[in-house]
Amino acid sequence: MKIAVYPGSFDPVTNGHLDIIKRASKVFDELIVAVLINPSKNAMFSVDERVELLKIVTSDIENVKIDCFTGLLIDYLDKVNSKIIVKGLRMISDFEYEFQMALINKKLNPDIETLFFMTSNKYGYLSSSIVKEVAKFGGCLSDLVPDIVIKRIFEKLK
Ligand code: COD
Repeated sequence: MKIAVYPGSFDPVTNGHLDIIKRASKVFDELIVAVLINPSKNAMFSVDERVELLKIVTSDIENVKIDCFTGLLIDYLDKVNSKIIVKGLRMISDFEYEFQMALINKKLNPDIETLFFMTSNKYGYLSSSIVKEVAKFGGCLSDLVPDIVIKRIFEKLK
């Protein structure tokens, strides 16, 4: 059984993330979307809230599981019996960071492979940070995040 892990902050999940999740779920038997527990990061949503939103927006995809992890990603992969990391790539700046991450993860565990999905054209500009910035100034979020996420963001900003 091919189990892949798609790790990230997902603060909050965007349509760009969801696009990667849908496409990767067709490639692997099981896709675990894993939210990093990172207390030092100034997040809009708690880990529990991010996990809940991910569960809601992926509820129709049978082979997707949502989880969270702390510490090194390679240790989490070991725990869930996976050797594949899924990442999304938007632009050159993503590449530099993701290249470094893929190499350090490979150094820490040579059995691990990082597989990259190119962003879909329409989501090339999209990130959780951009979504939060647009929301802060009252901009329109449709097409950027699922409706339930729009609702939760504006509840937070009230
Ligand atoms: N289109 C395509 N891909 C996208 C889009 C989009 N519009 N938006 C985001 N993505 C991709 C990102 O490139 C990334 O691959 C993934 O989706 C998640 O994105 P984010 O922004 O939610 O999450 P990140 O990049 O902050 O997540 C970083 C990790 C949690 C993966 C990383 O910090 C990590 O692995 N930490 C654990 C500690 C560790 O093991 N570090 C490495 C060794 S030191």
